[in-house]
Amino acid sequence: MTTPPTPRGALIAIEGLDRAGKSTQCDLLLNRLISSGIPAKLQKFPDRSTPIGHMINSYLTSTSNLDDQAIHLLFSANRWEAKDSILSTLNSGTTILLDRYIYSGIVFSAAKPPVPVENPKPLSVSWCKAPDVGLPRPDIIIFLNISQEDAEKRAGFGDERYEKKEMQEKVRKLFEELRGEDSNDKEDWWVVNAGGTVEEVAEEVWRGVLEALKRVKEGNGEVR
Ligand code: DGP
Ligand code: NA
Ligand code: NA
Repeated sequence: MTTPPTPRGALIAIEGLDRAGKSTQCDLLLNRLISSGIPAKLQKFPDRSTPIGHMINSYLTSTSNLDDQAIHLLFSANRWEAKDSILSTLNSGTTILLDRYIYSGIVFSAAKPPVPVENPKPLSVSWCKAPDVGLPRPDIIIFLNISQEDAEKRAGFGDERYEKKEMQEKVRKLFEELRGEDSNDKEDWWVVNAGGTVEEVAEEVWRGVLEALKRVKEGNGEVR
């Protein structure tokens, strides 16, 4: 008797501005998946636990400075170093929730003010996209959409390097551009109004997850 192959897990990216509630929603979602009998794992980016992650952490907490291109490539490398484990986890049938992924990588790097004098030009979106080409593509990108005003009201805003108003406004604009960009990718985005209560947001997120699971079921079994 042969056992049918394990269907692969879904790859679900959760994206949004700082303070949109990503981490809260990821935790709730992970519990809900597991209690629904769907094996699932959370993978956060940047993953600050690796040697590359340590460098990113000291950059974000402003204890070190790095060239704009160099830090962008480190963020990307931090995703590439997780690639094999992401694929083998998915192929073993476990769903992965990504707390930020490629899309944060692009918009945060392209949004930041360039280091003055030496490097006066902001990084272009196309330059920022290049190093991530070939990473596993999510089955859905759940975008937690929050207004600037609501984000500012939430606690803790402003602790890290990028958590400044002008920067967040640029990030918002670039995320909008990315979501609208080409019709091929448009279906990947599942935009959730993150201004509601935690429970309301969680419900909309869950509908996105069901959509991702459906796509996996209807797909050819390969990670995209
Ligand atoms: P978090 O630990 O989720 O708060 O993320 C830390 C900060 O790093 C947040 O402001 C977003 C930013 N960020 C996340 N991924 C990337 C990336 O790939 N590139 C750049 N430049 N910034 C990123
Ligand atoms: Na943050
Ligand atoms: Na977070």
